[in-house]
Amino acid sequence: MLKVISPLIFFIASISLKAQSSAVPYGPLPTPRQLAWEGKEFYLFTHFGPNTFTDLEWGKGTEKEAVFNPTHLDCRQWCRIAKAAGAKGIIITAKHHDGFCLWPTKYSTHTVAQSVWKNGKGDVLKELSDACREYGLEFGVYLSPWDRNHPKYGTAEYNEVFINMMKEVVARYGPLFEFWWDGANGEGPNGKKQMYAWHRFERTMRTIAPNTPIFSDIGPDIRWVGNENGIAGATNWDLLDTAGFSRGEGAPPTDTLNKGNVNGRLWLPAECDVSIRPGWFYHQSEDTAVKTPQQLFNLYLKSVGRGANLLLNVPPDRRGLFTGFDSTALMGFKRLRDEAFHVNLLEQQRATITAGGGNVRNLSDGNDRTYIAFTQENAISIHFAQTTDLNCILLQEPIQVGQRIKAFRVLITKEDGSVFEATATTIGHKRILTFPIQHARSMQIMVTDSKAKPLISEIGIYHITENLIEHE
Ligand code: FUL
Ligand code: CA
Repeated sequence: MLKVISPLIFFIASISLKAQSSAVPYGPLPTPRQLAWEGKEFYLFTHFGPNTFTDLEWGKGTEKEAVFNPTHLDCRQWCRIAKAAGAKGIIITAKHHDGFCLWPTKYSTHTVAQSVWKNGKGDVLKELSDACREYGLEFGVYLSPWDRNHPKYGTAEYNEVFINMMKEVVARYGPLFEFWWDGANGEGPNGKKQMYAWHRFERTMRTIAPNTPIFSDIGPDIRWVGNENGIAGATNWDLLDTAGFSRGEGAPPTDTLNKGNVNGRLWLPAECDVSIRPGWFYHQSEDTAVKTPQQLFNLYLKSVGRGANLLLNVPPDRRGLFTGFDSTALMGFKRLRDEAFHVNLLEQQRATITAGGGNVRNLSDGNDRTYIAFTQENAISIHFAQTTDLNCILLQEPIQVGQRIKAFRVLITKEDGSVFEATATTIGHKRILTFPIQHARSMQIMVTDSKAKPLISEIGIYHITENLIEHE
């Protein structure tokens, strides 16, 4: 939504801002567990298991354990690449729908221990969790409730199996920065569907891992974004109403998951899961279909830039390594982010921020907890020392005191005195807005609708490569 408007608009935009160190919290708030998670922004997902070797996406659960046999597994290589890509952690499919466990669990006989890999002595979760610690990455686990192999699936006893597996994984490989419950669900080996003991699963996790946020369609801590394309709603509330909904088929409509609920009663931020390839598991035929750095950057704008986190899947191949195709794309993606956001023009161009005596340093101190409160004019004004080319603005709200802003606009006064306007809705943890390049003398950020006194914690202004700006 871009349009050029008259310079007259500036008459209504006299500026005054007040620094405020402690606004009164408004509405549902994130728990410390959720707040720590929101700052992670970008981390990897990795799908690995029998499907890697059978070329399937959904294994049947009848695969022989012997099919799992990576020739050169090296989780340190995954971590080296993840770290260099700027990812904060890795979440691995400890057990996918086929039921095969990548760790030697006591609660199944369909695991690495029954495979020929390392003579049944291998443990992928151990290798990856150790490597993550070595490289300063966080470690997370995906554990599919749906299990097409386990003989107890479809009976009440399976709930005990699932609980015991969670306990084992947390005790052996924790702490975990995220725990993932997939919503996909179908028949078990006996054709039955499982009645999951979700409340017990939740209570178990809260007891054994109180700091680990849990993902599922409807949380309790992190919600699914409603698609597997990596795209959050252009309007994205960290709030959701879950009453009457369940996981899987009973989940809220995908459109609701995508945008959240403006007046939702629970704090439930979105995570965008997407694969770097068409499939979640490795298929050689998809080596040439790895997303380009530009495509990944675009997804970054549509996920992190819309206040969600980006969970990007990179599947190891049959050797047990990330391929050169994937790592090249990841390095290109990192370079594009570095180039785009390296220079904050607010500082480099010696911009003056008019803030009516407020502490404007809060707006660019790199700390998304420190902020400034608008006064009733609801505008921040920025004057550049010299005309500045820009096409991107990054805004953050201090969400520890609630998500408030419903709509805002950015007015840019150009060298010739005309004004360019860009409008958007929510901000939340982070909003990145791009637009065609403007030769700016000054700019204003005006909040046009807010649930409570609007607050801003960080502003970044950038000139990014022209072909990276978002096209609607
Ligand atoms: C889905 C699963 O069915 C896919 O195989 C994949 O794991 C994806 C992340 O979630 O629900
Ligand atoms: Ca700040």
